[in-house]
Formats: sequence, structure tokens, C-alpha cells
Amino acid sequence: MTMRWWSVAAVAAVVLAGCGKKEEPVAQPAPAPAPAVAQAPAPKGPVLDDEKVLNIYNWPDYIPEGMLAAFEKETGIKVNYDTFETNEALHAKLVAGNTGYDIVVPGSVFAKPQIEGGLFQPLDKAKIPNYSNLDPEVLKVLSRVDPGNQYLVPWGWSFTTVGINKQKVEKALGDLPMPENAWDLVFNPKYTAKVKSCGIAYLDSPTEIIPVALHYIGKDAYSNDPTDYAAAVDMLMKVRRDIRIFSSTMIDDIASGKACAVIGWAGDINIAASRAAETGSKDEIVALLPSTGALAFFDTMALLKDAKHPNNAHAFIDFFLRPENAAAMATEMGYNTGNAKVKPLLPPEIAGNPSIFPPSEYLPKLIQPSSYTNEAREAMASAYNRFKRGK
Ligand code: SPD
Repeated sequence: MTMRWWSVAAVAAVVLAGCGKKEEPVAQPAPAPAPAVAQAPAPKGPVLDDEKVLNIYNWPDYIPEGMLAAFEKETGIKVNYDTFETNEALHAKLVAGNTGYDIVVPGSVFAKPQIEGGLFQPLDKAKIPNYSNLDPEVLKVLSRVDPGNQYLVPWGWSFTTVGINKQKVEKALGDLPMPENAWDLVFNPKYTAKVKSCGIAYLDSPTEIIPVALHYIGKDAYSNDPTDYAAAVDMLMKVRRDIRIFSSTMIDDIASGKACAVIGWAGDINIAASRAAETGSKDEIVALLPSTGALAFFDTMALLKDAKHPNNAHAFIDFFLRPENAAAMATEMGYNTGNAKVKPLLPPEIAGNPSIFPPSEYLPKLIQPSSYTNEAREAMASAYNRFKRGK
């Protein structure tokens, strides 16, 4: 059995303490170099909780295949992974409390009130060595809702935009050329009246649709003013009858051709494009970069205040921040993770895909996220429900 450095030091201390006899001083050889304490290998691996379990609550279609299994194999931790479809659903669950989850993945727009409401605990960065892989620009954006970057670590970022099946939309438009502003395809009755024939889908959540509608009518997407929501609904009502699908899990609807023009998340539109290609479809499914801009969003990992497995959670966050996992998120899921070390690991068609890594000239057109007051969210929900009911 090898004796570890700390037991060698302890034995030496006991032996020396027992040498009470006074000796004449004699010439001593130069002291041996200090024992290799400083060079001793640090204990390997992260600190884990006694119970080898981790409970995660995330969005659907948002984790590369095999990532959880790789973490489980490496750490012996069993991961229970559940999903929610909207920020509103996650928020309601968090506010009700006792979720049993350790890590949740709110959008930053909702994370702000959740931090302020004391739902999360600050992260211990010493337990996340790979935190240094994160792009400081992304952390700067997040610091607007999480001052000092104490609570949130980016999971994925992308933008809410218009996605199309190019061939189907062109056919539906007939003689009408593609609009210069892609948002016209889903908000302007002149276009929706035609595009509806191949299916228009909207995300199904007030805080997804009202903000992009506000942006389309030239208002602040993060307005907290209910009169602005009324103006957005007035515009939306004009196209209400042309919207076939409301869904926050529309990947298969796009891939299978049930919807040809959508308001969706660029990453999910990218997944739909890969799924369609896998089935042999020749149609091009594309997440567009509208000329007037799109709404950036950042989904973030946060550690719940009452998490039962905080060490396992830190170990998972650190694992996720490895560059190879960021590469899998971009390659398999079509999402950017804000990992500054990812680019060299990517094939050129992924690194150069503007819907995953928007070009620098488009970045100023991505509206950065802010947040809404509780009252504003309530007003937005009733405006959105009025739109969905169509009256
Ligand atoms: N497939 C999962 C996509 C997660 C999207 N989160 C979007 C939040 C935008 N407000």
C-alpha cells in the first residue's frame, strides 16, 4: 500500500516529538528539501454529495444525446431529468416551491425575478473550474439580470425569430416575392393570407409572442406598459385566423411539413432542419435573420436554494462547461452555449452557421433581453389570451 503524503508527515511529527534527549550540537548536513507537500497531487475529482443523485429540470430537446450518460458514468451520479415547455410553467412551479430539483434552466428574463425572490443560491465558483471557459461578453449580458454573475451559468443562447421551409413558403406566396422583413411572413395579413396554406405556427406563451409583436410594431420588446400590449394585440388580431398551430415544441411540426412558417427559437428550427434532412427531405428549413432584428435569449442554469445535491449540481455545471460539451450543443442541438473555447472543435458548417453564431454585423440587431415586472407579466398574459381566443 502506498502511504499518502499527509500520513508520512504525521508519522514524522510523532517520531520527532518523542526525541527528548539533549544532544551536543553537531554539524548538520544542509536540510533536505521540504517534503513534496506542494507537489502532491490534489485529491482527484469534484466533491460530491453522499446521495449520488442529481435532479434537473430543463427545456425539451435541449441536451445532446449521451451527455447525461457520460456524466453518470464518470461520476456514478444518477441524473433524473424532467422537462417544461415555457418559462411561465417553470416559474409557477418554482413559486409553488418544494420542487425537488437541484438545477433548473430559466430564461434570463424570468431568472431576474427568481433571483430577487430568493429562489436560488449563489454558485461556488471554486467548484466550477471550467467557468473560466465562458465568454466574458455573454457573462456581461447576464450580469444585467444577475449582478456580479453570482447565480446563473449560461446553458444555451439563441434568438426568437422566423423560421421557414423555403420551398413551401415560396410556393404558397406564388407571385408575391419574399418580403424584405421576414417578420411580415407571420405578422402581415398580406403574407399570412397566403402562407397559411402551408401552415403558420407560433410559440405558445405570452412572453414569447407579445415581445416579438411589440418589436414588429416598433415598440420596446421589454415594455412594461399594458397599453403597448393592447397595441400588439390589435396587430396580432388581424392575423389570428391564419395561425394554425400554437406550440412550444414545434420541431416535428416544422420537420414533417405541418408548419412552413413559424415564430420559433433559431436552435429548434436548426434541429427541425436536421430532422427533415435525416428523413430524406430536400426542403431547406432555415432560421432567418430578419432585417429589423430578432430577440436574443439566454437560458441559464441556476441552483435552487433548497437543492438537496448542491455538490453534484456544481460537478454537473462544471462538466457541462467543458468545450467538448459546448461543441455537442452547437453541432447536435444548433445552440450556442457562450463557451469561448468551442470554435476550434467545430466543423466549418457549424462554426459558420449564422443562426448559431450570428455574424458580428448582425449582433447589434439582436435585441438583448431585459425583464418584466410581475404586474406586467400578468397584463401580458391576459393580452395574449385575448389574442388566442380571437376576441
Ligand atoms: N428546445 C429548447 C429550447 C429552449 C428555449 N428556451 C427559450 C426561451 C426563450 N425565451
